[in-house]
Amino acid sequence: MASNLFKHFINGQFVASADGRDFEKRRPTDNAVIGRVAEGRAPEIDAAVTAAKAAMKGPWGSMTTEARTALLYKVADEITRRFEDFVEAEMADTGQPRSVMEHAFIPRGAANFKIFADVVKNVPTEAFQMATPDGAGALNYAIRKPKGVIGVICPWNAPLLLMTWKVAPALACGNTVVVKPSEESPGTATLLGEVMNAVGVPPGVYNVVHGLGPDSAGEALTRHKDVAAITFTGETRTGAAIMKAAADGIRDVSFELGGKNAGIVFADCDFDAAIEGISRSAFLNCGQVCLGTERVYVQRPIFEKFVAALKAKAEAMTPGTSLGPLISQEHRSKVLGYYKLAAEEGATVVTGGGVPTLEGDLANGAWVQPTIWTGLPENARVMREEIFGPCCHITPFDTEDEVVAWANDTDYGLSTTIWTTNLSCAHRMAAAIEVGITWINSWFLRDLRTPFGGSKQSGIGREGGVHSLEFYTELRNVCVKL
Ligand code: NAD
Ligand code: 6OD
Repeated sequence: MASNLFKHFINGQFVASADGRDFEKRRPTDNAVIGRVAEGRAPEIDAAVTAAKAAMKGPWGSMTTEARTALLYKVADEITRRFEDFVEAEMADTGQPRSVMEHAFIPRGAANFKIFADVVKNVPTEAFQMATPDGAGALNYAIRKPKGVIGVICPWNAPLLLMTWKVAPALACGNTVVVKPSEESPGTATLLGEVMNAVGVPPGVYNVVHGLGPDSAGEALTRHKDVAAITFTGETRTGAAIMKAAADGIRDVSFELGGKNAGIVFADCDFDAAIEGISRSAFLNCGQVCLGTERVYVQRPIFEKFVAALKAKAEAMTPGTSLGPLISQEHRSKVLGYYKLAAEEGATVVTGGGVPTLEGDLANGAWVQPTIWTGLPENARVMREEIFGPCCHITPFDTEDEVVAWANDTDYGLSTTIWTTNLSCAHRMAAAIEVGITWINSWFLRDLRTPFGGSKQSGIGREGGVHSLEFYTELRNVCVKL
């Protein structure tokens, strides 16, 4: 059993919990214990928030934008220098294949710091000249101020990418942060503490308190009176609990929540590209991507061919190389519960539906088969609830109106992916589907300057580029009588 303890990072120091409390972290690939995680509660959160508040009043608060953003560039460069450490840490936590870490999730961790440093340096604020009765006039101009200590609560599915997507703009705007990583993924948030110290980010600017959600570090962070605003990525029902806590003290929230995203494939699509795109969107990260497609709608003339081709893709995936495990045994029970429910609700199982047979230590991991269903009605629970596993249901459709109605018949509104060579149709669909993010002939293609976020119960607010500034700064107007 590993003796590694993932400690909190408070005021530039790695510390255990005051009462010595901790919990174990298991590796999803084989269920081995890879370390223990300090469990913070109200005292650790209070220490972290106090340090973050002091840093706002200290060197961080008085640093110029140029100096601050130069430090964030160094953070990005140090992540890149320690690339392999980050890859290993995230692979140990999530069990996902090295290729996903190397080509997507870890480079994005570094890129997030650079993009927001650039945005903050270059974004202008508005100015208005106004007439006054004495004829001299007045000038209004806006200035942006950091909000203060930001509480950052993160999920486990792309830990570094999703955490830095919040930490980088928060720091670029001059705030300080207290991060509560997911209990399932303590690794890269802890490593980032080492990076912050190495490049000279002042103590207290970036703090990490590990722990659980309710009655633990997560809830304590959302209830701390000196936390000015809370940014959260995770399940919709957790968002509802956090929103209630944020109501005390009237704190602002930014939420990236769950999805039940529709992928729509028209008969005139580039068939091979559509199969590749839908396969990635259903199975990447073992289906644990909020933007992933769990409902696929395929136009009737190519329905049978599409189902057969996606089945072949799913069956070609190899656990341990092209397909990782789920995050935990607990999450596997949830996903397998939906696999059982799909059969009970009358689905035809095209492929999968169970657990793959694996040898040796891997036999203990949180593996499931990539799974495809057909034949379910739109009101089945499997069609309405987010499963967050490597699975999708495929439904044939005939007309645009029909598929738009089905795609929108959900409480969620995060993303959609549309496959067609008819651009007029693509633009009509993009306008009609009620989501924050539409991809046409692509999926998860990210320009970090664009607005990112969900409609309906998939989120509140938009992050990305200048949009992040709406949450991480307060815009003040100055009116000068001339
Ligand atoms: P989760 O809501 O269970 O946990 C997320 C974080 O919240 C964890 O750190 C957890 O400890 C903490 N938490 C739980 N209860 C809390 C409480 N009462 N108060 C404060 N903190 C609390 O989510 P998860 O299982 O870690 O992540 C998967 C979910 O995240 C899926 O629903 C997925 O769609 C969603 N997600 C959304 C996006 C997006 O951009 N919209 C991105 C990634 C993941
Ligand atoms: O790419 C991003 O910025 C982002 N927030 C991705 C979210 C992935 C969800 O699992």
